[in-house]
Amino acid sequence: MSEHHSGFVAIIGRPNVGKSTFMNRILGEKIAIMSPKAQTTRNKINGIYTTPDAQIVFVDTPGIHKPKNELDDYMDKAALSTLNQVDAILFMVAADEQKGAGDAYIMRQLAEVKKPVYLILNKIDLVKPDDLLPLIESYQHDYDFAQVFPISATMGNNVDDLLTSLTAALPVGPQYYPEDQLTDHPEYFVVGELIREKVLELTRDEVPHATAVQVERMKDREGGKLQIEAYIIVERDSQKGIIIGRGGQMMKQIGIRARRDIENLLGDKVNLKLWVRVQKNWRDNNAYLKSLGYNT
Ligand code: GDP
Ligand code: K
Ligand code: MG
Repeated sequence: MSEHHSGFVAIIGRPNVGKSTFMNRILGEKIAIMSPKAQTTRNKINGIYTTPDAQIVFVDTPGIHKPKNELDDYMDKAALSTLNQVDAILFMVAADEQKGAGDAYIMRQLAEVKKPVYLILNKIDLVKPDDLLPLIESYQHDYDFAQVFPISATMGNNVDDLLTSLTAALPVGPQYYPEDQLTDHPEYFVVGELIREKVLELTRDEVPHATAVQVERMKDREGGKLQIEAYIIVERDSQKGIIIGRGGQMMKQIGIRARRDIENLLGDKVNLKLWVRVQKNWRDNNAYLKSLGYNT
């Protein structure tokens, strides 16, 4: 039998290139949240992929982009500090988009990092094979990648090849986590992210990026169900009105959808109680970000 390999792998890339979709595909469960809207993933979530030969701990970083406020600044710092602690980095781009300013920015950051970087061209199901080579060359012009993998996170193309290569590239090492563990994040945080995902799905315009979720309580069985209480935090009264909706209909929908996913995640019946709280400028308040679980 071959030696056991293990290590940490960061996934970076602009928002919406498919990082969370890739994680969810290989973990087979809803851990990192997905959304067509940008900036869905605010904190790093580790997904743990375990086979008899290897254990790969994936870090789903927030997208790196130019800082605009305290939250954005935190996300950039989190992403960069992560990159210096991992064994390999997957730089994911979308095959159906040209190289953009955001990609150039990330590759400039990568120049500082002395770890093997793999170029992952995701969404190849959306492009003609002939269009791939010039795109790959344009990225290789800017950075010396260890390897290049064209994949489709939704269809699965080449994902197994990527995992095999990645496994071989990681150092020989022990299994760090039990084989049935999929994430090392506290369940509170993941539950909060599932609720926030429903807000993103069901609302539009200024609401999504002004939203955070704080899970207050997650215990105590009543009537055979786990009791979960959480606050949806927004910046303005008008946003509170949108989240509650006419006759409370929006809140009801958010609650129904979130409860379904939380029950799947925890494998348990759940009674979910949601409230909305207005907290002005929460995104600029460091202490407040900390209380929500973002390690500023
Ligand atoms: P992230 O911001 O990088 O984590 O991106 P997400 O995983 O949230 O994906 C953004 C959007 O791209 C979602 O609508 C996904 O369904 C879609 N997407 C992700 N991977 C693929 C792929 O391989 N092919 C296609 N066609 N769509 C994809
Ligand atoms: K996204
Ligand atoms: Mg994501």
